[in-house]
Amino acid sequence: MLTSRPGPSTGGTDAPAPDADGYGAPRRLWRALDRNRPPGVDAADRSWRSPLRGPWLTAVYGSVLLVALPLVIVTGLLDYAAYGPRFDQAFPSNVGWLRLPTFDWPTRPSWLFRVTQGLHVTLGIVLIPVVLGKLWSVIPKLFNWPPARSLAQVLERLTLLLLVGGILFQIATGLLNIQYAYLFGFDFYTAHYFGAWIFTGAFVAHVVLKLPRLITALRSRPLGAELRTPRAATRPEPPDPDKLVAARPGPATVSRRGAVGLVGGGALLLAALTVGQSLDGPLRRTALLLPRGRQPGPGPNGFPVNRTIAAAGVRPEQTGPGWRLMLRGSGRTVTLDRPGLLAMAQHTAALPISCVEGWSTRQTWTGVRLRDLAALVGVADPAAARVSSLERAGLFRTAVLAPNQVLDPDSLLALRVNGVDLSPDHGYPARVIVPALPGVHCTKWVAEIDFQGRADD
Ligand SMILES: Nc1nc2c(c(=O)[nH]1)N[C@H]1C(S)=C(S)[C@@H](COP(=O)(O)O)O[C@H]1N2
Ligand SMILES: [Mo]
Repeated sequence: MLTSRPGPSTGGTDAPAPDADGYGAPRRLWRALDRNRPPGVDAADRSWRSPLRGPWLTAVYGSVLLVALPLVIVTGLLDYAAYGPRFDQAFPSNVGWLRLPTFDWPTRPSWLFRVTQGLHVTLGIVLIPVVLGKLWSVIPKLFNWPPARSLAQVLERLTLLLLVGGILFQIATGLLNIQYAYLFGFDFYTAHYFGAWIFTGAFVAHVVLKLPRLITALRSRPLGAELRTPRAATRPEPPDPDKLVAARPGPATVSRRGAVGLVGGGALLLAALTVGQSLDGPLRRTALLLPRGRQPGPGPNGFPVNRTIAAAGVRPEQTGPGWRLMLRGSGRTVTLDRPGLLAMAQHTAALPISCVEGWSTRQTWTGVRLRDLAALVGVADPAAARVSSLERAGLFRTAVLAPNQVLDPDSLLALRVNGVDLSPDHGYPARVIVPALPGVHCTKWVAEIDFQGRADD
């Protein structure tokens, strides 16, 4: 149906009004496309018949994402910053001009990384039904013909491609990563980092383009009234310029309340199956979706293990009585055995281990303060400390700590946990634990710490 609206006066020329038929330049192209409709598009157009689709429902799902996705984006970028990009140990390490301003990741509050990482993974999972609901609500637009009516619309559609492709890619890679399923033939960190920027760019463009429409749509029907409308009284919205409303709507099989409830219920269910991995106590047992979510076994060492001693290739004889800790700094080397470390001043702190794969747990650690170890080799004012493990291969066999992370009074080379010796899987004879430090940098089976003084650089 092509009804021409009277366009603004163009001074008596016979040029058609700019919006006479909804086409921008090059009009001939769009018209030709419209005349040559590929087989099936009209049938596809008619087969989307749900009377629920329309600007209001799309805007309801959209407004949830508008509020929540920025949190996922920001916490994700903060996690990257927490890895200490200035020591070249964030992944991917070379991000070119996408480099973020670096700052020293604080050690306080000690649960900071637990919260940023927990929010990123948990919200990322919980929002999946909302993303799917939103995509369902706009899916007929995929079959619109002609695919665009102006060059501006071509650009808009390209951002949609990056938006939808981007979020599906981020969800897929993120989910596979927290399941430790590296099915993809590329590096997870690189893919997820660059994917994040592509998605974020498209998200910002989409919000700028669609925010006015979202507001109008939300205002078009009061939420409360809509959520009280039963299925029998559910009517399609009036036809909209975006053609979200079906051309020939069928009868409603659920109400809008049902559609919102289904998505909300799915999100709640995922939340219930996920949050347990970031909480201690009985709720932990509800983390059914996550491989390391639940408590592995009883006893003081009964909390998640990310990489076992066997998987790390550390042999039991390396951690026996022959084990030595090598400390280096200001040209000095000091070697200590475990009894020597236990004879030093011991400090106890309750600190979380927070894994980038999403789980976290707070335990009570006892050991020697890192700053006391630095002082042993005469480094009172460290610029950095490189910790190395007995582990020979593996991405996390070494980590660099920043000055605030060495000097915090709760930063420990832990020897014991919850009143007993560390288990082999938790890093016996000694492991690093530092407030708010990402789990990946809490090196287990420590062999050496190299303290760099300020004067050294
Ligand atoms: N040497 C070494 N230390 C390591 C790792 C590793 O692979 N090798 N994994 C790290 C990761 S990713 C996490 S989350 C924590 C988990 O500590 P846990 O296994 O004691 O819970 O250990 C860290 N320490
Ligand atoms: Mo981890």
